[in-house]
Amino acid sequence: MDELRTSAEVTWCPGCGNFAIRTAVQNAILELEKDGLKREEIVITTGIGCHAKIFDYLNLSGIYGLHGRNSSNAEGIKIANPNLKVITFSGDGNGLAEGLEHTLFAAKRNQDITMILHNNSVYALTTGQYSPLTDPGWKGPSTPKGTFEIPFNAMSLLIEAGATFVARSYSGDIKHLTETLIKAIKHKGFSFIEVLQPAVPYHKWEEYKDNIQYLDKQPDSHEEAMITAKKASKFTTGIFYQTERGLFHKGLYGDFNPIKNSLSREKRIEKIKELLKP
Ligand SMILES: Cc1ncc(C[n+]2csc(CCOP(=O)(O)OP(=O)(O)O)c2C)c(N)n1
Ligand code: SF4
Ligand SMILES: [Mg+2]
Repeated sequence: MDELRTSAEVTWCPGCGNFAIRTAVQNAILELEKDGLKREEIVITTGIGCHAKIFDYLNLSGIYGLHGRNSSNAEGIKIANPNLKVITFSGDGNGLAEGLEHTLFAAKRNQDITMILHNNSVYALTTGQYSPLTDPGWKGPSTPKGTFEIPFNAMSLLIEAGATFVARSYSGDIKHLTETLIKAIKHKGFSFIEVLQPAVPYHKWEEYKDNIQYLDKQPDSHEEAMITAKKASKFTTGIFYQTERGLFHKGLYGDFNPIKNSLSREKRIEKIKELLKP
């Protein structure tokens, strides 16, 4: 068996777009390992949802956490040990509804982590409630007359929040997805990839296949990226924005690593006593 997979029974529906995301993640890790990434330095986190089951199917360390708290767990891990490569998996409901503030603040802080958002435009695990990325008019069990809210545009939202790598890819194009994941994981700073991921009880692959487009050119500036993200169709894939700016853990500690360079117990007590001196 592929050593990046576990022997856990896979309970995703046949035809689910999550299979391709798992394959692309594995491809990306195998490729990055050729460049020196060590598997024991990779940590993953998830929230709760169909997407989050990837935690059980990938043979990697991490935290299978609470719904919407995948980014905060990822941030905590990165701050505790900045040497780690932290990848966090989210659903459109998990990361843009209940976990929205955690997603936006991780981006604002430019935490050096990668967030993969499995966008199936629905709360799939809980059987079809509309999500922050559901199109107006979509009829589901909780919205039999159709939704009437305007969905978020995840690309412009994350660019505006401060993410320094923002891209969209598609689980029907494993090559594009793998390449995008490699770039995102290599990127220093908060990288966000929205992956269009059909959930077959709710959407047909044809809805995606027939509409996928690729960005002609990666925007050069923040302004151009925002205009492009706002104008593009929700099926446009590519890197919408990439830039460099200070990383959260560097601002916090410089090159210090609280785990690798931790003080002895005695030294810590000494320091606390100093701090508590009247
Ligand atoms: C704290 C908390 N709130 C809500 C839930 C219920 N819940 C579980 S999964 C889910 C929605 C999942 O949707 P999404 O994040 O889009 O993931 P998908 O199943 O579509 O992959 C909700 C609301 C929960 N388990 N825990
Ligand atoms: S309900 Fe949708 S997201 Fe969940 S396993 Fe089935 S196809 Fe995949
Ligand atoms: Mg979803």
